[in-house]
Amino acid sequence: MKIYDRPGFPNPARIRIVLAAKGLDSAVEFVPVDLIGAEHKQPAYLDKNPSGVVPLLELDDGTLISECTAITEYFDHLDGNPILTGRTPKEKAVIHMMQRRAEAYVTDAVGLYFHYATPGLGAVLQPYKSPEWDGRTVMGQREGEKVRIGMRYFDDLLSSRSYLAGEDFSMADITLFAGLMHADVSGITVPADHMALQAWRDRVSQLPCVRGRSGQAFMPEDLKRLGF
Ligand SMILES: N[C@@H](CCC(=O)N[C@@H](CS)C(=O)NCC(=O)O)C(=O)O
Repeated sequence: MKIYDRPGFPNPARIRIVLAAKGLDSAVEFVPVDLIGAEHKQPAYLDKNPSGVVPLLELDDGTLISECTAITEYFDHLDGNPILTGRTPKEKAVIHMMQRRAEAYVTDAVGLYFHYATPGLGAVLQPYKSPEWDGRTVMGQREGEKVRIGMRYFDDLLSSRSYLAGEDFSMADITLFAGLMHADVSGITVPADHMALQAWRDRVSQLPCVRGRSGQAFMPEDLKRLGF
C-alpha cells in the first residue's frame, strides 16, 4: 500500500495518527507530494485524485482512496476491530456526526482561512486557489471567524465529555486535533479561557498514537521557506 502525502501537514497527520493507532505504520510506503510546488494540481496527480489534495491511499490492487474519513474507515476495519470509527450503528452515527462537525467547523475552515486569508503555501499554488488573491479575501476572513465559533462550540461540548463522541477517543478527535494544529500555524490560537478544549488537547496529545506526532505539524523548513 502507498500513501501519497506530505509529512507534517494536517490532513496527512490525521492518517499518520490512524496508522499508529492501528499498528500499521510499517504497512505502508509513503510517497511525498510537493504541495508547495503544486505537484498535486498537475495531471499526473489529478488522474489519481481529481480533488487535487493529499492524503491519497493506493492499495496494492490499484484501488485509489481519497478523503481522510474513507481512508480511516479502510484502515480501521482491516483487522475487524474498529476502534476509531465505531462498532455499533449508534457509535458509528455519533462518530461520523462529530467528525463532520470537526471538519466543517474547524479543520476545513482553517484550511480555507490558511489559503485565502494568509500567504498560504506561497506563490506557485496561488493561481490554483484564488488568482485575484491579495491575502485578505473576505471569504478567508469569514472562515477564520467560523474557526473561532467552532472552537467555542467544542470547548462547550468538551466541558461535559472526555472526547468528541463521548468517553472514547475516535476519528472525530483526530480530525479536530489536526485542525487545531493547522490553526496554530495559521495564527488562530485556542483562546486561554477555552479550558475544556485545552484540557482535551493535552489529553489527546498524550495518547500513544498521537504522542510525538503533534510536533510534526508542518515541516519547519517548508514554513521557513514560506516566511512563517
Ligand atoms: N477533505 C480532504 C482534505 C484534504 C486536504 O485539504 N489536504 C491538504 C493538505 S493538509 C491539501 O492537500 N492541500 C493542498 C491544497 O489545498 O491545494 C481529506 O479529508 O482528505
